Amino acid sequence: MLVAAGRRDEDSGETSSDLHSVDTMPYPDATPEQIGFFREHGYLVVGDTIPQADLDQLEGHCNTLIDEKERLANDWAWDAKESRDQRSFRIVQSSPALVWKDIGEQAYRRWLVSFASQLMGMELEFWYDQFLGKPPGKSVPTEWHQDEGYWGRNLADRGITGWIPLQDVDRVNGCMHFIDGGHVHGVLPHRLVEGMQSDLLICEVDETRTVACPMRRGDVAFHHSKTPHMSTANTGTAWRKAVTNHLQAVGAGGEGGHYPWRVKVNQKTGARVIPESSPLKQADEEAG
Ligand SMILES: O=C(O)CCC(=O)C(=O)O
Repeated sequence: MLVAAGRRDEDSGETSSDLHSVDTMPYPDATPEQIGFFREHGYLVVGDTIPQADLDQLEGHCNTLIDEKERLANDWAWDAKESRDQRSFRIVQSSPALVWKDIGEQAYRRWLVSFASQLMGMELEFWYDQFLGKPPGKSVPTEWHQDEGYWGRNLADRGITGWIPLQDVDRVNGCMHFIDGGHVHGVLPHRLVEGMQSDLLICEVDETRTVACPMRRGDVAFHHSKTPHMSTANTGTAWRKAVTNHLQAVGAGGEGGHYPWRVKVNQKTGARVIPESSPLKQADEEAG
């Protein structure tokens, strides 16, 4: 496994000299090298780009989501053995937009749109964000998946994600891992993760192409909507907090054309729903 450039992995001590993470000024434009790297590899880490004060503000709102998780969050790794009221929140999944009404006007959000548009070579718009918090002591990996595996064919090659860690991350506390160049090999078959009551998906990847991306607070990692990625469980002693930001081509219309493995779980009621555009739903309707 490779470790991302310029970042030491605290677990293994490995570093790599590949170009894909360059320390920059806050909120820069993408350089031709960064655009070239992203298009070839399907991911890019931009070093030292969000000012600490902006992250402090974002983190404050995310702490509210943790404090009020029973009301404001899902457990993305809801254990099938637990009732709804007993969810242990191994991955807290929510949205800072729920508790920060001016979030859309923040500098980091405007920058994500302009930088990601340069990487993808198309005009993008902000779609939605998620807070993903992994508690110390009881978290699990976010298994290998492609975002298009969740979103469906409607966003084929028209989506990108910007992942913002709110503390330094490495393999001990749950950094991102990408499959190098995996965005050009189509959408892999996914399935629901065994033992979960939530909608968490998993796919099989060629793990020899894995790049682990330890990052510092202030860095941002981008990945193409077809790039397979995962994050390790948090085996550290503090929360691993990250905000992941999903962007789409202007006017793309969000998710749709879902794959047959996609199920949505309403964690308020526990109901499991097959999306309208799933072939399973359509087959059901034809049969009945
Ligand atoms: O933060 C994580 O654990 C995973 C994030 C992720 O899968 C994503 O940003 O698409």
